[in-house]
Amino acid sequence: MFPVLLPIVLATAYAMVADNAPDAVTITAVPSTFTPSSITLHRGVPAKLIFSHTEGVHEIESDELGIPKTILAPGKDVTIDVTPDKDGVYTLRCEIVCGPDHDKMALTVHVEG
Ligand SMILES: [Cu+2]
Repeated sequence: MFPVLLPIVLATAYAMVADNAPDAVTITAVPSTFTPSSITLHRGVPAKLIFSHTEGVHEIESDELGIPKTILAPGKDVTIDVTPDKDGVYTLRCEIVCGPDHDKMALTVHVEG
Protein backbone atom coordinates (compact mmCIF):
# COMPACT_ATOMS: atom_id res chain seq x y z
CA MET A 1 0.00 0.00 0.00
CA PHE A 2 2.65 2.54 1.10
CA PRO A 3 4.82 2.25 -2.02
CA VAL A 4 1.72 2.87 -4.13
CA LEU A 5 0.67 5.97 -2.22
CA LEU A 6 4.10 7.55 -1.80
CA PRO A 7 4.40 9.02 -5.30
CA ILE A 8 0.92 10.52 -4.98
CA VAL A 9 1.77 12.08 -1.61
CA LEU A 10 5.03 13.48 -2.97
CA ALA A 11 3.37 14.82 -6.09
CA THR A 12 0.70 16.53 -4.01
CA ALA A 13 3.26 18.03 -1.66
CA TYR A 14 5.33 19.26 -4.59
CA ALA A 15 2.28 20.84 -6.21
CA MET A 16 1.47 22.67 -2.96
CA VAL A 17 5.01 24.01 -2.69
CA ALA A 18 5.10 24.95 -6.36
CA ASP A 19 1.85 26.91 -6.04
CA ASN A 20 3.37 29.06 -3.32
CA ALA A 21 6.72 29.50 -5.01
CA PRO A 22 7.45 32.95 -6.41
CA ASP A 23 7.63 33.46 -10.13
CA ALA A 24 11.29 33.38 -11.07
CA VAL A 25 12.70 34.65 -14.32
CA THR A 26 16.35 34.53 -15.33
CA ILE A 27 17.44 37.40 -17.54
CA THR A 28 20.76 38.17 -19.16
CA ALA A 29 21.90 41.72 -19.82
CA VAL A 30 24.48 42.41 -22.49
CA PRO A 31 25.09 45.74 -24.22
CA SER A 32 21.82 46.82 -25.88
CA THR A 33 19.87 43.66 -25.09
CA PHE A 34 17.99 41.97 -22.30
CA THR A 35 17.21 38.31 -22.96
CA PRO A 36 14.35 37.64 -22.79
CA SER A 37 13.29 41.17 -23.71
CA SER A 38 9.72 40.59 -22.59
CA ILE A 39 8.47 38.80 -19.48
CA THR A 40 5.10 38.20 -17.83
CA LEU A 41 4.50 38.47 -14.10
CA HIS A 42 1.30 37.97 -12.15
CA ARG A 43 -0.44 40.64 -10.13
CA GLY A 44 0.02 40.08 -6.40
CA VAL A 45 2.46 37.19 -6.88
CA PRO A 46 6.00 37.70 -5.59
CA ALA A 47 8.56 37.32 -8.34
CA LYS A 48 12.32 37.10 -8.54
CA LEU A 49 14.09 38.70 -11.46
CA ILE A 50 17.46 37.00 -11.60
CA PHE A 51 20.02 38.83 -13.71
CA SER A 52 22.92 36.53 -14.51
CA HIS A 53 25.80 36.36 -16.97
CA THR A 54 25.77 40.12 -17.35
CA GLU A 55 28.16 41.69 -19.84
CA GLY A 56 28.81 45.41 -19.70
CA VAL A 57 27.39 47.66 -16.99
CA HIS A 58 23.70 48.53 -16.92
CA GLU A 59 21.22 50.09 -14.55
CA ILE A 60 17.50 49.64 -14.19
CA GLU A 61 14.84 51.22 -12.03
CA SER A 62 11.05 51.28 -11.94
CA ASP A 63 8.96 53.32 -9.52
CA GLU A 64 5.81 51.63 -10.83
CA LEU A 65 7.12 48.15 -10.09
CA GLY A 66 8.94 49.16 -6.91
CA ILE A 67 12.38 48.40 -8.30
CA PRO A 68 15.08 50.66 -6.83
CA LYS A 69 18.05 51.83 -8.88
CA THR A 70 19.98 48.64 -9.47
CA ILE A 71 23.36 48.27 -11.15
CA LEU A 72 23.91 45.16 -13.23
CA ALA A 73 27.57 44.33 -13.73
CA PRO A 74 29.62 41.34 -14.84
CA GLY A 75 30.62 38.68 -12.35
CA LYS A 76 27.74 39.20 -9.96
CA ASP A 77 24.25 37.76 -10.23
CA VAL A 78 21.62 40.20 -9.03
CA THR A 79 18.20 39.12 -7.80
CA ILE A 80 15.42 41.69 -7.61
CA ASP A 81 12.33 40.82 -5.61
CA VAL A 82 9.19 42.38 -7.00
CA THR A 83 5.50 41.95 -6.30
CA PRO A 84 3.56 43.82 -8.97
CA ASP A 85 0.28 45.23 -7.67
CA LYS A 86 -1.26 46.59 -10.85
CA ASP A 87 -1.95 45.11 -14.27
CA GLY A 88 -0.19 46.79 -17.13
CA VAL A 89 2.79 46.85 -19.43
CA TYR A 90 5.91 48.42 -18.01
CA THR A 91 9.14 49.24 -19.80
CA LEU A 92 12.43 49.13 -17.94
CA ARG A 93 15.10 50.95 -19.88
CA CYS A 94 18.79 50.62 -19.28
CA GLU A 95 19.88 53.90 -17.70
CA ILE A 96 23.61 53.69 -18.37
CA VAL A 97 25.00 54.22 -21.85
CA CYS A 98 26.36 50.76 -22.55
CA GLY A 99 26.90 50.71 -26.29
CA PRO A 100 25.86 52.19 -29.60
CA ASP A 101 22.34 50.73 -29.38
CA HIS A 102 21.90 51.54 -25.70
CA ASP A 103 18.68 53.48 -26.48
CA LYS A 104 17.07 50.23 -27.63
CA MET A 105 17.91 48.33 -24.45
CA ALA A 106 14.58 47.67 -22.77
CA LEU A 107 12.86 44.98 -20.77
CA THR A 108 9.10 44.85 -21.19
CA VAL A 109 7.22 43.55 -18.16
CA HIS A 110 3.63 42.45 -18.65
CA VAL A 111 1.63 42.20 -15.44
CA GLU A 112 -1.57 40.20 -15.56
CA GLY A 113 -4.06 39.03 -12.96
CU1 LIG B 1 22.65 48.82 -20.89
